[in-house]
Amino acid sequence: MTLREFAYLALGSNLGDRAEHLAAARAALAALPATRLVAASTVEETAPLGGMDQPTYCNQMVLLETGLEPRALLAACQAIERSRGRARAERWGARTLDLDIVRYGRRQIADPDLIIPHPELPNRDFWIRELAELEAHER
Ligand code: A4P
Ligand code: MG
Repeated sequence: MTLREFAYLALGSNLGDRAEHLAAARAALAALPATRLVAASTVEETAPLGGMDQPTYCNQMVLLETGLEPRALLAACQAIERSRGRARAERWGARTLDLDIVRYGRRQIADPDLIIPHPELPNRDFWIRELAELEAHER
């Protein structure tokens, strides 16, 4: 395992008890091996992006310090999504819980199944705001 790195994860929910899905995600992330939940941003209610008719989202970002490599972290995120009943229907469609890796240290990854930094970061005001809230906690 390499040195610990700071990772920013975006949490999103627009189905069911959204606050409960976010709380469960925070708890599950904090319980991952070799991982510390450093800080969590404000929860924001945001209008759905992507042009589909779907409910309003609750979005939040968390800062983790982790020894898990990006791919292991992605697998862990997907397991947490499944544990909240996430069914993969259409891309960008409604979901109980979505976990995206927005940034992982200074790493740049461009694989078919893992792109870091997340390509939507420049397009999402709420991610930019939430990330800015957390940056001071990186130490
Ligand atoms: N993947 C590639 N890079 C990453 C990464 N950095 N983090 C791959 C996480 N996953 C990454 O994701 C599809 C595939 O992306 C995964 O298999 C993974 O290998 P998914 O979660 O199955 O599908 P998705 O979430 O529908 O697609 P995607 O591309 O993650 O979409 P987004 O960006 O998550 O958009 N409106 C508001 N207001 N708030 C939202 O949070 N979210 C979406 C979904 C749409 N509209 C929204 C919001
Ligand atoms: Mg996603």
